[in-house]
Amino acid sequence: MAAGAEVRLLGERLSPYCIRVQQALAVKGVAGYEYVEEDLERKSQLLLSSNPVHGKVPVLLHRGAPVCESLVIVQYVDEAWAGPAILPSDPYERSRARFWAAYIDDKFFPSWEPFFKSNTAETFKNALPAVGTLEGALEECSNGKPFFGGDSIGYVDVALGGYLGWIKAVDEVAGTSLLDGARFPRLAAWAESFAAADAVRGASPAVQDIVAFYKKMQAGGETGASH
Ligand SMILES: N[C@@H](CCC(=O)N[C@@H](CS)C(=O)NCC(=O)O)C(=O)O
Repeated sequence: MAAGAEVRLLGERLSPYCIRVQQALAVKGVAGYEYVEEDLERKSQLLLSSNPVHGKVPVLLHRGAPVCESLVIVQYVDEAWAGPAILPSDPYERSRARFWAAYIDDKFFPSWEPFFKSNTAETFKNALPAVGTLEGALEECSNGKPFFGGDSIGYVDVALGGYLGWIKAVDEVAGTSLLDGARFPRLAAWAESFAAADAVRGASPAVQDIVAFYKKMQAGGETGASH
């Protein structure tokens, strides 16, 4: 479904929040939209006027109307375009998916962020309980299928999927394995299935690009203000 210039995404190439929106657009088959890379050190007037409350990317502009906050954008994309459903149709299942997506941003990421900032044994250990909770969530949501969404990539998958490249990059630099198969067999298998899925592969940046950026950040060459 070619979107043309009626759809614009203001983003930043390696932002996990922008990646998840691009993954959702890809799942939905929305193609040919205009992607506008923002310099977060010098935000464009368009970004500031489209998202005056937060001034953050991503912002989706649909026929000029701005939609802000990545999880809100994913829900909007699911509702505004036909194509494979991202959220479950059953209201209770939808509520579970929204609950776990919020958990990923509100609990998982803040528990992993200290490790992201300083790779120590202690910060790594402190990140593990939230990963364990997600392992249980995957069991609960997937019914034994590969994705949180079941047989296909859904809302919780893109919520976590936006972070996956970063998780792999940080692991590579730190010599760790956050989604370790021995500890978290379901999430480890999920990570493989997600990375291999045709629906999102083209919408996710190469892990090596994130590794290079992360190393620069650690060396003080990137501000990392955006992450
Ligand atoms: N909760 C927001 C987070 C977005 C976010 O933190 N974006 C960062 C880039 S990763 C940003 O725009 N930072 C610029 C700033 O904080 O001024 C979402 O889900 O969209």
